[in-house]
Amino acid sequence: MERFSGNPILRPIPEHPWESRGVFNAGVIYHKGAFHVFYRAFGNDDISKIGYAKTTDGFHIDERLPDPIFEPANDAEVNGVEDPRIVKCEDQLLMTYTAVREYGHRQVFQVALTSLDLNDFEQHNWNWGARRLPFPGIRNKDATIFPKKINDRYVMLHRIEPDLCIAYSTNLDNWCDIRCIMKPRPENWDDLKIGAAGTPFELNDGWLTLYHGVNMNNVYHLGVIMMDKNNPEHILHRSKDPILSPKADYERFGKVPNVVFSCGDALVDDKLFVYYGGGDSSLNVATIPIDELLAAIIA
Ligand code: BMA
Repeated sequence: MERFSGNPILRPIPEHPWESRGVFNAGVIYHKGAFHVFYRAFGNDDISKIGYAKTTDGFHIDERLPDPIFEPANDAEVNGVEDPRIVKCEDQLLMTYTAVREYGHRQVFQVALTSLDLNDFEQHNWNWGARRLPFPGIRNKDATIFPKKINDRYVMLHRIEPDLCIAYSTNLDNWCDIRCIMKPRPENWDDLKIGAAGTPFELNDGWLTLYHGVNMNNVYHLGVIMMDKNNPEHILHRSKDPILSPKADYERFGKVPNVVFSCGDALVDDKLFVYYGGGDSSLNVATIPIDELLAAIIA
């Protein structure tokens, strides 16, 4: 992957209390000629909120809103809304995120899901819909929804440690057929735990999805899988080597060192733009032509 030489593309803004210390993991959609970036941010209170920025060329930010567009709003997420992943599905945006609540030193987290009408999004009316908990009370994160229904059902990837799992729903409220579909690989860069990165893309040969793998030294890498078009439970290919590993200073140092963590990517003109948090502190972008990526995993 080629890192953008101007990384990080987003840094904290000390004058904005909600995003003064870290801006990183971001869900991304490409819509009407621009990349829309929904990023996680925190300040001194350590409570993550979600901000919005836009870039037309994928690298340089042309617009960044001064206030968060999504904040904790109920008990389940009172200590943070983290790691947004966002997808355009029919006429709405679906956003999955991690809802965090703390009991003393114990952190409880779970998957949460909300939606925004595409029209509202285009007008910057942040009228988010109901906040759902697809797996109430289950320790779960890294959820992402496929951009279209498969066999009339919404499909979600999520992570019940340490595995990559799947679930299905007809109405976004009730999720069923929860199954583990991929496990960490012993003695490898993804041997501790794995989870989906951004949203799956439909290509001729199947669904392409980036995922993160953590090893026993707590180093976060990015890899990629190809899933069967009609049955994504069937993993057709899995990258042997990581496609991105912490190397640059902004990946090796930060609030949490040695982390490249992606929640969003976009395929534009046959090039994959991968947005990722570096060291849980800044937002960065790296690109790769899709043919090169496919050659690497199918080899
Ligand atoms: C994961 C998530 C991410 C974070 C990563 C590395 O569990 O909490 O938000 O980027 O750990 O710290």
